[in-house]
Amino acid sequence: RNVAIVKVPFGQGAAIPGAELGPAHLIHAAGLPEKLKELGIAYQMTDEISRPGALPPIKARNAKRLAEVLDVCGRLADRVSELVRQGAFPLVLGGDHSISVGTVAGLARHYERLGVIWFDAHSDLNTEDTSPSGNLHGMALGISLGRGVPQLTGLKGIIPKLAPEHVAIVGARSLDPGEKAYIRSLGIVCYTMHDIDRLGIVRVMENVISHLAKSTDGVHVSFDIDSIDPREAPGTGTPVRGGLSYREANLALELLYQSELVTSAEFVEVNPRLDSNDQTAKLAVELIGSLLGEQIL
Ligand code: DIR
Ligand code: MN
Ligand code: MN
Ligand code: MN
Repeated sequence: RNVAIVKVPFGQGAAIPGAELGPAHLIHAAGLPEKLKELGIAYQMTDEISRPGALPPIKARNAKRLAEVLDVCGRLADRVSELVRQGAFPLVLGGDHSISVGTVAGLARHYERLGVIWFDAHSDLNTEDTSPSGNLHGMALGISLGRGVPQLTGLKGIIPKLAPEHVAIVGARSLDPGEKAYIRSLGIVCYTMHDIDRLGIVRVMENVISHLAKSTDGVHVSFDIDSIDPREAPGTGTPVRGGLSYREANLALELLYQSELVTSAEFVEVNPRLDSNDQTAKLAVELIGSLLGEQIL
């Protein structure tokens, strides 16, 4: 399986700048290409999907930087779709989590019953009306489920991209009231940190895998690095304590590798400006290794 790396240096879907530096730091400071070589994984590096840095002041309050997010997500969707058509495994490097709208739009062209495993401290299920911040990275999963800003839910014409029964959230511990109500009303599978503490990450992942294996035709892993505890992953814009441990996260991804279900992945919200010694970028590269088959023995 040929891994195709898609660099998306875009951080305007989040409030705090810096996530746009993620791809360069994963590749150059944290050694992603060396990790893939070490694992014997064939890969291609594709052109980055970027935007000019200079920006007009933010006008909107409810969906900030909508035009910029739309532009990046439109181009990312086309890229991801083309890579799937070529038979590659898209590995998208963010960037903030708003870019997942583009990744998922590209995947939805190929997978009618796309599964998504959403590792995150948050659920990213806000709308313009429920969002406390107006930041689009906090609405990304809701948009792919067809709820929210019409220009984004309608991206590339397939609405919705995902069915709620094909989504599993893992690691949640900071949910806004509108998000809780939405999860409950749709019965979205959401393994919170409480569930992980009680059941253990192995049972949680076994449940997620058996839930998605039956009903999906492809599985995308959307990994927000803030799912990990801030002691391990301090370089991220919205850290929340009480997160996944280093081993829980790696083990979850090792189990996903063994499941042979995963057809694409993205790693988002690494913010090198908030990091020290690229600790968080290095962690992300280790996690990518676990997902792609790195084993201890
Ligand atoms: C919050 C924070 N729920 C919001 N969300 C974040 O602004 O919607 N998502 N940080 O990654
Ligand atoms: Mn997120
Ligand atoms: Mn998050
Ligand atoms: Mn985010």
